[in-house]
Amino acid sequence: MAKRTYCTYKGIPLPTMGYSKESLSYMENEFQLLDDDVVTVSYPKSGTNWMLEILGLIWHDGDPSWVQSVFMANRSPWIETVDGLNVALNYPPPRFLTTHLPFQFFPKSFLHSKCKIIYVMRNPKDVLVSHYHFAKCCETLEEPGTVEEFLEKFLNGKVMYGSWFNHMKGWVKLKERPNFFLITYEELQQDLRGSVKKICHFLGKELASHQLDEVTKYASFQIMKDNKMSNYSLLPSMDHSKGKFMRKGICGDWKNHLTVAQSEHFDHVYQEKMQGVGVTFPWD
Ligand code: PPS
Repeated sequence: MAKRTYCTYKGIPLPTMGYSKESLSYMENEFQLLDDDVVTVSYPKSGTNWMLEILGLIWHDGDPSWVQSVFMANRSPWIETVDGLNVALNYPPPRFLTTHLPFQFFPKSFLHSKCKIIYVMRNPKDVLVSHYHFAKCCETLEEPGTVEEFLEKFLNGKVMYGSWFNHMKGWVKLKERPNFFLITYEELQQDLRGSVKKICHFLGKELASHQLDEVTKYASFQIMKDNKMSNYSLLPSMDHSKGKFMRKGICGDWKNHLTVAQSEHFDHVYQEKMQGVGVTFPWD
């Protein structure tokens, strides 16, 4: 099978490479979440790896040695991938885990677990743009086509991990739970140090002022961009001449990509699909 195609798992498009139905089914039905697990959950391109870098730094009191010596996917494995599940199964607790999966495929053991969930969200127009560029250089993702074509696929959930709207609706339902913490890429951008403090509070981990400064410093775009363990420059499935994982790292880049008509079309669909969600986001 060609690499740049998707398979579907219960209706959700997923890359063909790196995933298997058996592994997904095991993860969903048998994988045991532990009370001291910290799980970062996000729709792709929402700032997942930024959060993982922040968590790794918080856990080591601002000391960058761990995040600069251990590859991201081994620090915080994606449990829906075959390799990630293996890493997770051999990970000594406390574990940092990651997933892009919609809530309905999250391990069923969650219902009996006190594991902490950090749900990272981002303006879906910026998610779209980031995904569009990533799909151009990541050789396990479907070719995105033109921006116009990709916009339609995105709004119809015909991209990896399915619809942004369904993902968000499934997860934000948990927002009143004490073990669920929702944070946006935009909040991280606006006040990284303040956001780190909030994350520490959620984790029940106190950092001294100089340690908060270190986390903020090492989680900055510039420093993370140079960290080979986090910037995916070593990833063989990416054509690095076509683009970088650490691309721009800004809010509002959609304005440089969508025409006024495309943005208005997006807004129209957004308003329709967001009816009854009852949460206001920084981009609303
Ligand atoms: S993935 O492939 O789904 O796991 O990607 P994800 O990590 O969710 O999102 C990638 C985007 O996050 C940006 N990024 C950052 N922005 C600001 N500061 C830091 N430290 C940072 N780290 C990653 C990354 O550049 C991608 O966004 P774009 O808009 O493409 O630059």
